[in-house]
This record gives sequence, structure tokens and C-alpha cells, in this order.
Amino acid sequence: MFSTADTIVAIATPPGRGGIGVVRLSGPDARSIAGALRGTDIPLEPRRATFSRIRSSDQSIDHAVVTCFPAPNSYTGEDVVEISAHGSPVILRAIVAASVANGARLAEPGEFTLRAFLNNRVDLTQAEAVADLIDAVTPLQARAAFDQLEGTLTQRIAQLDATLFDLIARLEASVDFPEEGYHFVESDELLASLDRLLEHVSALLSDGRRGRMIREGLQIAIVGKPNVGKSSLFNALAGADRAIVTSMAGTTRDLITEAVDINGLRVTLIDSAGLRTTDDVAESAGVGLARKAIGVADAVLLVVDGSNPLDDCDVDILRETADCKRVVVANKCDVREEIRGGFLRVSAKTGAGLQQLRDELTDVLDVEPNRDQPAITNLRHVMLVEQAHEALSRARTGFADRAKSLPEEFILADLQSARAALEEISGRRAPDDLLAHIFARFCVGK
Ligand SMILES: Nc1nc2c(ncn2[C@@H]2O[C@H](COP(=O)(O)OP(=O)(O)O)[C@@H](O)[C@H]2O)c(=O)[nH]1
Ligand SMILES: [Mg+2]
Repeated sequence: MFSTADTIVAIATPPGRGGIGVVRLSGPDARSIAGALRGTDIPLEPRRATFSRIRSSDQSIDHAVVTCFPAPNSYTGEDVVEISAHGSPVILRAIVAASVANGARLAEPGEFTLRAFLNNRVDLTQAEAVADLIDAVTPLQARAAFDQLEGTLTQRIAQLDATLFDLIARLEASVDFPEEGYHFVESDELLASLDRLLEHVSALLSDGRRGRMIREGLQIAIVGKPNVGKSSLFNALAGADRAIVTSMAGTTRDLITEAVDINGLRVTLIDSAGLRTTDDVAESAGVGLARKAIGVADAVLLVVDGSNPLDDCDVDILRETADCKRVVVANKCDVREEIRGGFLRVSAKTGAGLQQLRDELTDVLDVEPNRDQPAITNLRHVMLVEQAHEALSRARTGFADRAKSLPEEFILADLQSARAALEEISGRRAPDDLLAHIFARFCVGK
């Protein structure tokens, strides 16, 4: 389905104007097309930035720096030429058009990285990491994506795969030479190996929750009774006046969301209507939405008014959210202190206590990543590792019950399907429609 026979071209830098804009060519004709654009037969020296005048058939377009990366030592594994011109969309489009006139084809989204994958420059998890790295909004997201790009997950999966491969080979030998019994694989040893594998796979999964929170971000609902300063805190954490703040109770009705960076985590804050019983139809709909937000959020930021004693309404909400991951803050600590007890004291007005609040939020979310352990950040990977885990557990149960003379072929089949799941992660077995789906997420030029 995917052809790498032709030469593709795209603008690699983001839309808009900048000091430099880059047009990238990849494929067998990249160098000759670059020659046509430069109007010379003198070949580009590998990896040497060369100042060139770029022209279309009828006119000069720009002065540019052209660099050639011959196959296989390039991003895609093919001949690649990068043309760094002035960053004007008009100029960059003209260079792309001139490339097409000389035989290139416009690249599809993600096609450069797809070619890197097809040419074995990267595996599928690394290709996915490129998209994540480009999409990263917080430094922590960028770090997790970069770790994956460096191949930490690739290596880990490869280790598991190698162990499985060895087990399967020995078990197959036993099946093929039944008179030898389990000569090639002692049953205790096989059970022990399976247990070790299961342990490693479980460890990957347990870190998957953290990894996904880093990559996908998470949601925190700000709740409390009316007028305690939820919207003010929302604005303070967002660093912008997004929600309306008034001294009137019941101002906020819709859910207002804003993506913010909390200690490197990408968090969507949800401001909601104050939880109280009310006859106002719109406000009561807002209260319903607030309750839903509590239900879906990864954590709750419960706000009480620190300048007034707790009342029944506060106590109800404290009880209602008792089972949630939550941080309770006593806001308006700039006024006076009425509430004692374990609440964190903050002021949306002065900013007091806000950094401590961010720290407590990241603590309850418990996502601090473990550097020594590759984090699975991607739902596709999580699901496949889960599949592998299930298949391994089945194999283990089957093997432990061998007294009931379950044929080895059954165990083998389970081990094979565990292996198939792992290989789909790395892309060693990846159907074309899966690849198309993954690379469609990229933007053009990547
Ligand atoms: N002194 C003081 N007033 C605050 C603070 N936070 C909010 N307020 C005031 O409390 C009132 C209600 O704030 P708002 O954010 O709309 O509360 P919400 O109904 O919980 O969203 C407004 O008059 C705010 O100016 C604070 O930290 N200190
Ligand atoms: Mg409000």
C-alpha cells in the first residue's frame, strides 16, 4: 500500500512567517530535483550547508541554504534534501511548486516519518514519539516523548519479546520430539520464566497509568459552594481572566475549561457552578454539570471560604467528595482565618499558597514519572501490553494445569499471541490500516 518509490516534498516548518522556513525533499530524485532548483549539475556535498540561489523555471525565488543527507544516513533513510529559505509562506510554497514541477509529489501527513519507519530507521513507538514530541505542551510531556524516541520502550519490548521467543522455541522443540518429554524445557523452569515475564509486563502496565496521564493530560474539577472563590482560583491557576468573578452567588453556570501546566503536567481545569440547591433553572442545570464533572475528573479541588466558618453546605460537599482524589483549600486567607484544621490556606487574590496547591495537586494525582522505567504513554500500547498479559496468564494457568494433560500446543498458541501483541507495539507486525491511522495524526512535513 505504501510506496517509497517516488520523491516527496513538503514545507517542514509551521505555517506562518519566520526568519527561516524549511522545505524538505525525500526520495530517489531528491538530489536531482535540488540540482534543478539550484540550476546546476554540481552535486551537493553530503551534509554540507551550501548557499544557493533557488529558482523555478522562469524566475529566481530566494537565497537559501541547501543541505543534502544521502541515504541511508538521513531522517527517512532515503536521500533527503533540506532547503532553508526565508520563512515566508509565499516563498516556501513557490519552492514546493518548483519541486513538484521537477517531479516531486506533495507529501501526505506524517509521510517522512512513515518512510523512516518503513526503512527501519525507527520502530513504530519511536515514530509515534515524534508526533508526541511535536505535540508536547509541557516539559514533562516532551521528556516522556523524547525517552520513547530514544528507544527506551523499544528496548524493553524487545527484551520481553526475546525471552518469549526463547520459551516458544524450546517448547516447540519439546512438542516436535515428544519422546524426549519436556527435555528442552523443565516445567519448573518454564513456570519461573513465565512468572518473570508476567512480572515485567505488569510493571510496564502499572506505570502506564502515569504515562498516559502525562501524555493525554488530566482533568481537575474545582468545586465548592457558591462564592468561595472557585472562579477566582481557576483564573489564578490559568494565569488569565477566563471565568467571570462576582460577589454574587451563582454566577458560574456552564463548565468552563482551560488547559494549564501544573508542575509540568497538562491539566484541564474545570470551573463549575457552586454546589447548592436552587430554584433557578439555569443554575440548577449548572449544578448538575458540576456533579458530572466531579464524576469524570481525575481529581477534585474543593474550595471552602477560609474567612468564614464551615457551614452545612461545605460539610455536605466534603462528604460528597470524600472518595475522590482531592485537595481541599481554604481560600481568602488574605482576609482572616476562621477555619482551622488540615486545609491548605490559599488566596486567589494575593496568590499566597498557590505553588503549594500545585504541589499538592500533583501529589494526589501521583504521576511523578519514574526515570528508570520506560513509561507507556499511549493507549494503543497499553491495550496491546494488556493483551500480552492476558495471553501469558492463560499460558501460565494452562501450564500449571498440565497434570490435566492440556496439550502443549495450547500453551504455545497463547505464547504466540502474547508475542504477536508485543510485535504490534513495535510495528514488526502492523497492518497497513493501523499505520495509516497512526500517521494520519501527524501534520504535513513531519
Ligand atoms: N479577599 C478575597 N476575596 C476573594 C478571593 N477569592 C475570591 N474572592 C472574592 O469572592 C467573591 C466570589 O468569587 P468567585 O471567584 O466568583 O467565587 P465562586 O462563586 O466560587 O466562583 C468575589 O467577590 C471575589 O472577588 C480571595 O482570595 N480573597
Ligand atoms: Mg464561579
